[in-house]
Amino acid sequence: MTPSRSACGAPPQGGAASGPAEPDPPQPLDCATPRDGSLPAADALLLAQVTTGDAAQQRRAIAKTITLLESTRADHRLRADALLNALLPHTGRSFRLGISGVPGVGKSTFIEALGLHLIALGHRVAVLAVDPSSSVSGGSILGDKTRMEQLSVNESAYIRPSPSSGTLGGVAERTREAMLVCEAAGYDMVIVETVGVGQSETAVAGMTDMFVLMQLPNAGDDLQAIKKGVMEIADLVVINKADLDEAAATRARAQISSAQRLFHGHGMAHPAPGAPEETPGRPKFPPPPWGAAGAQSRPGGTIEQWQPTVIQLSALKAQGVDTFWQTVQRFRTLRAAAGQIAARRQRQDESWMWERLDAGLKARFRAHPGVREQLAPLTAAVRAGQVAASVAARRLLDLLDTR
Ligand SMILES: Nc1nc2c(ncn2[C@@H]2O[C@H](COP(=O)(O)OP(=O)(O)O)[C@@H](O)[C@H]2O)c(=O)[nH]1
Ligand SMILES: [Mg+2]
Repeated sequence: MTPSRSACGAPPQGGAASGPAEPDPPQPLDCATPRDGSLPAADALLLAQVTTGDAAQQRRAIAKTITLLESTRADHRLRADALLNALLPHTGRSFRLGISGVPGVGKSTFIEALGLHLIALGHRVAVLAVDPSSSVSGGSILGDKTRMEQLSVNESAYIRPSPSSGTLGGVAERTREAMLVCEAAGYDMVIVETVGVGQSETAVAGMTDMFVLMQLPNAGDDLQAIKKGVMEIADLVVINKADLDEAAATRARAQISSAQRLFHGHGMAHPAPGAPEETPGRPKFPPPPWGAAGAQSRPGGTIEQWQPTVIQLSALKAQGVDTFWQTVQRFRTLRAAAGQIAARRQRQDESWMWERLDAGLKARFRAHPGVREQLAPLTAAVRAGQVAASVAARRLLDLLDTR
């Protein structure tokens, strides 16, 4: 165990001290977190194998741990929670990169090229996916390991398809937990892939340090087609398939760059992805990373800060992958120096806790016997105009106080 942890085992996420002031000073709490010692023997072994096992042991232990974390059985969940907390001190040392884009844009091809590039530089790469479509259709549009033929057999890579059932919140949460397992196993680069369906992009931006949006070369011709919200949360836009039409890619790059300046150019205080804006009683979060708080002082008083950027490349020909990686490193250096990576993770952790609380409360509400009895008739009465919606809601909520 790392001594600098709080009693709850929260990771210190190095560098927070130099970041912008946090709304809530951390309160060390004694929340009786199960420690390694209190894990059942089988899970203590799993923990040891994940963190220090040889390659083959580690791979098996990661898969077993993730399976345990994904189980819905109550006894498994108890074990999984204890294991997750025991893993926590070993997490947080990777860089978390989110990559999104429509099917066919070239995500898998790019992740294969990038992954191999990073492994050649000595990194270990985990690839996870958030695919909300798989829970609806039963088929996955992301989980195509076949497109990552070389990466999927590489010793230094771990690839896991999207959890295939549950709500987006549940799928995202399990991916988030799988990410922690991979980090504990020493993967220092975690790539989370998603597709532009529903809120999955927001969910992935809310669990990563940097969010990348992939576009096709003709994207600039129809900026309307690009969801504004996604463009706003993208730290980097990549125009792929530049080999097909170099001129179109360059045009798209210019158009998206100017659109980005419009989105970001007014110094507006966007909360970072995942910030729980609506949590009552909390002060506003610091300005966005690309706002003034993203500033890094340089000698001579000039200021350098990350500006959302557009680059073009060809994943198929592995052209521009090194430029991409340099851009990511520049982002990481600027953000880390200003303490913003740690700050973003803290906001994300808090936001996820609230997201899970909301989901859990709703589930408990629906499971309450009184609510189960009265929900349908009260809903019907609201629809018929016999009871005001707010009155029905209050009555249903009051049922929670009864047994
Ligand atoms: N010409 C060209 N084709 C590409 C490029 N990147 C991917 N592709 C092709 O586009 C198709 C979809 O790629 P894929 O990686 O599966 O896209 P994904 O659905 O976003 O994961 C495949 O046939 C790839 O070979 C590229 O840079 N240039
Ligand atoms: Mg794919």
